[in-house]
Amino acid sequence: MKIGIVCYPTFGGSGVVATELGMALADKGHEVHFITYNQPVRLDFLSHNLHFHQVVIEEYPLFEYQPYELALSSKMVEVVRKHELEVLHVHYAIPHAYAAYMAKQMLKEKGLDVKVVTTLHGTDITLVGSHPTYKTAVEFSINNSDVVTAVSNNLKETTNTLFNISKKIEVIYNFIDTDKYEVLHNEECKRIALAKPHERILTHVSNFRPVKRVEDVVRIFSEVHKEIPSKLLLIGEGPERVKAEKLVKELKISKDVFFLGNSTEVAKILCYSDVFLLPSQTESFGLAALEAMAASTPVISTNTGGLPEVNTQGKTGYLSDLGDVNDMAKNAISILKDDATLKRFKSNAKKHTKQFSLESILPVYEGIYKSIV
Ligand code: GMT
Repeated sequence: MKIGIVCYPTFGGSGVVATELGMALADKGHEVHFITYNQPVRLDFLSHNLHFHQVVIEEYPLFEYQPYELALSSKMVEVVRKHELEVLHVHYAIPHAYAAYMAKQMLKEKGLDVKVVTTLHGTDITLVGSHPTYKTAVEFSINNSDVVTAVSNNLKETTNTLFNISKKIEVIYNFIDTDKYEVLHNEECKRIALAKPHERILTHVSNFRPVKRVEDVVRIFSEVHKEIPSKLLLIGEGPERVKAEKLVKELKISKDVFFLGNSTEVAKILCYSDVFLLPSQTESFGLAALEAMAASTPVISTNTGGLPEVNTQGKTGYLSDLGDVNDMAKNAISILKDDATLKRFKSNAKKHTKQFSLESILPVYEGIYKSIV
């Protein structure tokens, strides 16, 4: 099939899911065209059936805000016509679903019927989409997509609660290429560079937005560190980094906390982690938690949003109420306190990810495309 994928090209979860999906579809022989403003960060190669079309904005002094949706929908029309695309799969409703609706109407006038699949990822519904500024347009573009998917049951329910949705929303979980982690695990994990053999490594990966509560990550670590020799690795960049760095200094744990910035080597870093911290205000799914588990790293998280659909209490990690830093620290200590317990949680975490494997989720997306074309 010929599929256009529209996404944010950044390190955010929706962009990662879109990119991994596109690359896997191309691997299976589909022709995939990414349409976005930069080459997606995880799209590390292009080939005869994997293409990237850049959306370029013409700056004009009159515009205080550049009309990205206009440029995007025009680009979608151009790419659909030139490459005879059958499906536009847009990830993250704002503004992609709206731009896709406009492209579909423009193509209709030219006698072409492209199908639109919209995947809701989380904050496009929970934090941004339901805001009165966007709500009407988001609701309209969801209801006018040919198929709508959400990444967890919780996100589906939330969408139906916050909006007046006439479409059936299909739940398709985030997925993981388990083979990629298998290969890594068989390689030697060089944790020696970061921690001494008796030290535990705790890790957090995010875009450091307020919703991730990075200061809670630091506070949890600080409590764990009092009882267990350990290091904290923070991967990612974002608005909360400065606050987190300040807190690290205040708590006098600077020598054991490392801010590593954005990385395309997350899987390698996770491979030598012992516990993953995700104390988010909300997560529609928590792809970062799934990636951690695939690398045999148990997860300490909140119990918000779709996290209970990914992290299993007392098996793959623990879930606590939002902001309960002490409970999260206590749970992390209980996993890290002895080698046998840690080994059990690590093995459980890895086993659990089998149900979210690329092999099982990819055919579901393919089935959806086939059913509408
Ligand atoms: O988590 C973020 O801030 C990034 C965001 C995105 O849309 O790029 O991630 C969302 O989509 C991911 C992929 O479906 C989910 O795994 C994340 O849970 C979700 N983030 C939130 O709901 C906060």
